[in-house]
Amino acid sequence: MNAVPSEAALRAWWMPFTHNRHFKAHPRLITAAQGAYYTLADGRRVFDGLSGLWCSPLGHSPARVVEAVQKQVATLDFAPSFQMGHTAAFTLAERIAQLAGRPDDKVFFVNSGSEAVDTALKIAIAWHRVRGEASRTRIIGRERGYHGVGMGGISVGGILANRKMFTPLMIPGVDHLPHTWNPAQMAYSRGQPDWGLHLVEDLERLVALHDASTIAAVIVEPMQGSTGVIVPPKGYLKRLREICTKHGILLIFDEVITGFGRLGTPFASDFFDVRPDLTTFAKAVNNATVPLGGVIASGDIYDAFMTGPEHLIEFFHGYTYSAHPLAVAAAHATLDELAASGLIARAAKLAPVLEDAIHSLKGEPLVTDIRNLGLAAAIDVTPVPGKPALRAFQVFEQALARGLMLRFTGETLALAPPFISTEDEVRGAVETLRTALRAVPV
Ligand code: PXG
Repeated sequence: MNAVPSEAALRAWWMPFTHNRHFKAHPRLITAAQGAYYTLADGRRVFDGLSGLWCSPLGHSPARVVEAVQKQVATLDFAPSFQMGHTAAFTLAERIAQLAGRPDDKVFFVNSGSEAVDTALKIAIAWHRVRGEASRTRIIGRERGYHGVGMGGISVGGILANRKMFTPLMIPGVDHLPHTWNPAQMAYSRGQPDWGLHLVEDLERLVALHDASTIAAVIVEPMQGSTGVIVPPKGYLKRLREICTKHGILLIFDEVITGFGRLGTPFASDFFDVRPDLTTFAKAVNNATVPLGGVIASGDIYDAFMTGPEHLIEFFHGYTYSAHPLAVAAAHATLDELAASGLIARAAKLAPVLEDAIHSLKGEPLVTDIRNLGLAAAIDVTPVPGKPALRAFQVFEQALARGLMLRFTGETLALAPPFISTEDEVRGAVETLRTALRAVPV
C-alpha cells in the first residue's frame, strides 16, 4: 500500500467527525501503531495521548491480543448468534458480569457504543412493557451528554451539533437534565467538584412535570468524556440513583469510555459505588482491536423477559455481528492482559500523576479551565474571536508537531493516556501540551 493516498482516493472517503476539506488539503496519516505510539506517514512517532479514541488502554497491538485474534480467524472466523452460539461468547459474558461485580447480570453483545446505547434504551422501554407498565416510554438524558450517533443516542444526547440537523428523526418524549459544568463555581477543580449536587434535583422537577408513570429510564455518562471530561459533583450519582429508585425509573450508566478501567476501577459504578440497572460498554472491552460493545443488564431485567412460550424469541433485537468471534477472542485476551499485568491498578496509580501534571498548566497561555478524573483530563482554551472551535485545533496541531496526539473538540483538549504508559510518559505528554499552548500564535 502507498503511504500517501492519491487525490482521488482522498476524495473517496467521506470521513467521520472530520473537517473533510481541510483534512484532505493537509492529510494527517497514520501508518502503524505499537504500544503507546503511532507512526505517521512522515516516519515520526507520536505518543497516543487519547488511547486511540479512548479505546486502546493496553497500547497498540499487544502480543496477547494479536495472537488471540490471529488464532481465532483461522479456526472460527464467524458464527451466527441468532439461534446458534459459540462457547467463548458465553464465557465472555460471564467474565464481564463478574468483572462488574454482579455475577447474576446478563450481557447483550453489540458492535459499538452507539448500538449499545440504542439497545439499552430498547431494553428499558420493553422491560417496563413486559411488566405491564407500557406508559413508561420517556427517557431522560443530560445536556452535553454523548451517547453515540444512533437515533436513540442523539435524542438522549445533549450535544447541539449532533442533534440540530436531525430533529425529525429524534425519538419522542425525551427530556434532559442540566449538565453539571459551571466554570464560575468549579473551574480548576481536582477530581470531583464540591459544587453542583443540587443540579440532580432537576430529576424531581421532570418527574413532577411528566409524572413517573411516563418515565422509563435516565441515561448518563458517569463521567462525561466526549464533551471534555465533565466530572460529576460529589454525591451526584448516588442521589441520582436514589431518585430513580424512588420513582421506579431505570438508571442507565453509559460506560463506553469509563468501562474497563479508565477511572482506575473496573467500571465507573465501582469508582462511585453506585449500581445502575443497565450499563453500556464498548471501546476498551477488547482494546478496540475488533468492534465490540454491549449492555450489561441486571438479572431481574433479563428474567422479566423470560416469560411466554419457550419456543418464541423473547426480545426482538440483535445484530449480524453480535458476539463476533474475532471481537470476543480479542476481549478474552484483553481481560487476560488487564489482569495479568495489573493494568487497572496501574491506571489508578497513574491518575494522581496525570492530575498533578495537568493542573500545573494553570496560568499557561489560553488555559481557562482544567478538569480530571481517573486517567482522563481536559483543558479548555480561550476561543479565537469569531471562530469557534479553531483554538483547540491550533493547539492540537502544535502538539502533534511535537510528538503528542491528543483530542480536540470545541474549545477543549482531552488527554487519556494508555494504561501501559510510564509516569514519565504521562508527565511528558503534559509538558508537550505546555509547549504547544505557548507556541500557538495569539
Ligand atoms: N457513549 C459514549 C459515552 C461514548 O463516549 C459512544 C457512546 C458511541 O460509541 P461508538 O462506538 O458508536 O462511537 C461514545 C463514543 C472523543 C470520542 O474524542 C468519543 C467517542 C467516540 C469518538 C471520539 O471524545 N465516544
